[in-house]
Amino acid sequence: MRRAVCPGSFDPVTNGHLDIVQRASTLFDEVVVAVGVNKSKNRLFTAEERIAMLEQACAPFANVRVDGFKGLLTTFCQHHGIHAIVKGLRAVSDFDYELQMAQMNSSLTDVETVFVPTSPEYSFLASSLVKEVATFGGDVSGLIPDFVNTALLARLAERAA
Ligand code: COD
Repeated sequence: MRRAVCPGSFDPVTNGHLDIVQRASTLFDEVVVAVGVNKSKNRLFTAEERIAMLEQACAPFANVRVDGFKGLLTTFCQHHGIHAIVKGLRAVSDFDYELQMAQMNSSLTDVETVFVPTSPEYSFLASSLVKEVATFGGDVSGLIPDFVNTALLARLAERAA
């Protein structure tokens, strides 16, 4: 079975992430969306919340499942029999960092990274920008699933209270 992982922070999941997951699901027999739960960064949503949002968003994709992972991505891949990491590329700035990670990951274990170019309509889209725009009252509907937008607005309102 050809199994791949789509890893990320997904804080929160965007339509750009989902576009990559959907396209990966046509290339591999099984795709695991792996939510990084390392505690190093400040997150708006907890790991459990991010996983639940991805489970809902990925429900239409029959061969996609969602999991969380701590520690190294390559360790997760080894434990789950995964030999391919799928990453979306938006711009040259993504490429510099992603190439470095791909080479490090392949030096750690037997895993290839497959780069999928972003769809043009999502090339500017990043979770961090979605959060910033929504924080200052901008409309991000259309960039994230509706139920994620609802959760985002509720979380920002809680934080502002
Ligand atoms: N269009 C296309 N692709 C997109 C878009 C978009 N609009 N937005 C995001 N993506 C893709 C990117 O390829 C990105 O890699 C992926 O989606 C996830 O994006 P984020 O922002 O949710 O997640 P990141 O980049 O913060 O996730 C980083 C990881 C968690 C994958 C990474 O830090 C990791 O592997 N951590 C585990 C520890 C580890 O193994 N470290 C050693 C690395 S060499």
